[in-house]
Amino acid sequence: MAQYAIGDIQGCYKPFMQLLEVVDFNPSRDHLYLVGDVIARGQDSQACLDFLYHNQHAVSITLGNHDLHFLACVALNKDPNPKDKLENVFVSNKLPQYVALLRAQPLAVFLPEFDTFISHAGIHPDWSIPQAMEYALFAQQCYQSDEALSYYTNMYGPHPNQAINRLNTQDKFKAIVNVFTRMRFLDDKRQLNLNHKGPAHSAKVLRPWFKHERFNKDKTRYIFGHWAALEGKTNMNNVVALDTGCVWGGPMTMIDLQTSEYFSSK
Ligand SMILES: [Mn+2]
Repeated sequence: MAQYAIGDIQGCYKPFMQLLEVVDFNPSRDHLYLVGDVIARGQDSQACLDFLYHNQHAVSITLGNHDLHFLACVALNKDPNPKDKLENVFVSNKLPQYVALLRAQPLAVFLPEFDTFISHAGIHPDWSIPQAMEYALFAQQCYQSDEALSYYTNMYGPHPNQAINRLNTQDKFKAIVNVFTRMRFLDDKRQLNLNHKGPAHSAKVLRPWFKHERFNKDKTRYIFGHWAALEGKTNMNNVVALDTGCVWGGPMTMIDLQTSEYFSSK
């Protein structure tokens, strides 16, 4: 059994299939961890969703901002952004199964056998692994609850600048979603800055979340996507950036969790 993590697929079905061919992926034997943003922006989101639906026993997805936005649009009866090229998904009679597939997924995964934490955007430097898993589960229970609609409505924008356990339920959900799906830079008060998207050294007072002391000492491996401008580089052995911008013309990147061997499409 081999286990792999793959960066943001974003509806890029062909490179995704190419990667699976390179390692001779076998869904009856192997497992895929997708770091989220499996749909939107690329040409073939529906083909990706069909593949993931039919192979869901062999796939775990840590949801990204695009995946959650899709769930929110369906729940709130909003049209998709034309940039996301999701029109065919929204009119498909398989829409309920796509929603069920994504809604069943977590925001974070921890694999003790590989001492590896996976989420779409990363982990807040002040959150331990057990805390992060507790927060991810809290948020998952929100979007899986009958009140999901109210959480989706309040999901967008910055959260209040307060300790997470002092926030009300709605804002706690927003804070957790922001960290796991939208975070890139933190300011000097370790608050998220959700506006800056450039390369790691492009901001003066802001630091990438993984450039905090905790990650230098930490033996745990952190795998994330979301930040194409990093071009797969963090300059840290234990922090693995897998979004190499496939949807923007770059390769799609995969790592074998056992051997740490990398594979690229194209
Ligand atoms: Mn993203």
